Amino acid sequence: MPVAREDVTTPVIIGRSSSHFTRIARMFAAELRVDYSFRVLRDLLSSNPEDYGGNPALRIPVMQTSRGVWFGALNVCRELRRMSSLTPRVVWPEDLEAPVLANAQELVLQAMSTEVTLIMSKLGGTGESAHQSKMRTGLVSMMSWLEENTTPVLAALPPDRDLSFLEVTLFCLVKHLEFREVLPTASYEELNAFCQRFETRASSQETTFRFDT
Ligand SMILES: N[C@@H](CCC(=O)N[C@@H](CS)C(=O)NCC(=O)O)C(=O)O
Repeated sequence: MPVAREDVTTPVIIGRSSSHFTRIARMFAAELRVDYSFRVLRDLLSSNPEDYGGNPALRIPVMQTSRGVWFGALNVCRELRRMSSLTPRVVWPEDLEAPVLANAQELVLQAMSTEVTLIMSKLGGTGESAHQSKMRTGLVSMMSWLEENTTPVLAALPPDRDLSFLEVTLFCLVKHLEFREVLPTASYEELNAFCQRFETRASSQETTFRFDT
């Protein structure tokens, strides 16, 4: 059944304030100064696509605009960039041509997805399976790789950038691991130093993780 479209003269972002993928979209909206209204997905276990703006994947974030609906953080960020009246230099995943940068982006997104699976399986009430424990091992080793490569990654990004999808996703990942206590993050000195610098941005302060009430 088609999903009813709302009046979307102002874009609507559907998500949760505790979701790292949602925070990526909201940080881009803040950086690009695009106004939006925020619709909280109340039940993360809902199987009704309408709750997710019609996203058949049953995932957030989703953005509804006058042009249509956008599924997933990267699509939302790209559309926000097109909607913005600003013209910042944004570095996108396809611009990451050095292996260290391309691999960092891959591992950040994979770590975020692994984290979602670990959190959702806990929510589903199952104990930790052999596969979940493999995922946790993978997550720890992805974080170690990212910690070891933070300095070369940041050095290899174009110095004239205003914003990069890689840094926003990395920031949201590390802050979310800490927020949801999925892994202890105190030992990640380089990653924490990066986060301390990055969280001085207004876009970070306006989107701090919290549980929606
Ligand atoms: N590919 C999507 C993934 C989004 C995603 O996994 N979002 C999580 C919340 S942070 C979610 O919707 N989880 C619900 C579920 O796993 O059932 C994106 O890049 O936005």
